[in-house]
Amino acid sequence: MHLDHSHEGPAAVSADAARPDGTRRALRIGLGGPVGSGKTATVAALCRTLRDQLSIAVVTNDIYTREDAEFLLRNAVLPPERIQAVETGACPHTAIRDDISANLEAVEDLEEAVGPLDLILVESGGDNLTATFSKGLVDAQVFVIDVAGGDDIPRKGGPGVTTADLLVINKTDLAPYVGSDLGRMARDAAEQRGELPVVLTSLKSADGVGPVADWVRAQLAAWTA
Ligand SMILES: Nc1nc2c(ncn2[C@@H]2O[C@H](COP(=O)(O)OP(=O)(O)O)[C@@H](O)[C@H]2O)c(=O)[nH]1
Ligand SMILES: [Mg+2]
Repeated sequence: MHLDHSHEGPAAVSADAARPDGTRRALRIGLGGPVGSGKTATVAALCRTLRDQLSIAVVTNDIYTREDAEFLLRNAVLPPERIQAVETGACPHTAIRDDISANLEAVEDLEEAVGPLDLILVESGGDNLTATFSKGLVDAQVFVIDVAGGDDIPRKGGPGVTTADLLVINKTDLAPYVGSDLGRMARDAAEQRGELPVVLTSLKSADGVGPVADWVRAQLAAWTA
């Protein structure tokens, strides 16, 4: 995503929305954010919540391993043929922003192998607050930060926090243990983001991913409208 990213929603991005045969391709949603904030846990929970209604596939990006893909496989959130790992071998943001070819190939392979798909989730390898996706790779993006990373993170800004289509502040269950002020995090995030949505989640509670799943459903409704 670039700083001039439009917030009209994925329906506004229609340049290559069709497959070569004219049918609509899957909506592609990127998940970025610092290492350990809960991106893989969010992807897993989204798959469990949405897989009965939607045809879903996942691309993971790890620097040197297939760790995230293997976690998703071990937990059987989707059949193995719906999960592809990209080993970035370098700064993870390079593979989702600068040279997106390996990721584009992965999403196109998935569409071909198991499509038609409704939704492809692309998880970034995750590094810092500056990692965002190219609009050539995803139609919308989610930035995941967490309460344990410090309650000043929303205030520090950066393109992920300020411009992602959805900001997720995860691990709210840990707030009492790390002394994070959730109200302050929500206020600071709103101040950075204007009208853009922010949700607070705890993936340790039942249907903790609910607000993110609702947002994904709304994006899909706009995409297929
Ligand atoms: N307490 C708590 N732990 C969480 C939550 N979400 C994820 N985790 C844990 O945080 C760790 C990192 O999560 P992961 O999804 O691998 O982070 P990623 O690096 O962003 O993909 C794992 O041990 C998860 O089980 C949450 O809402 N609450
Ligand atoms: Mg991960």
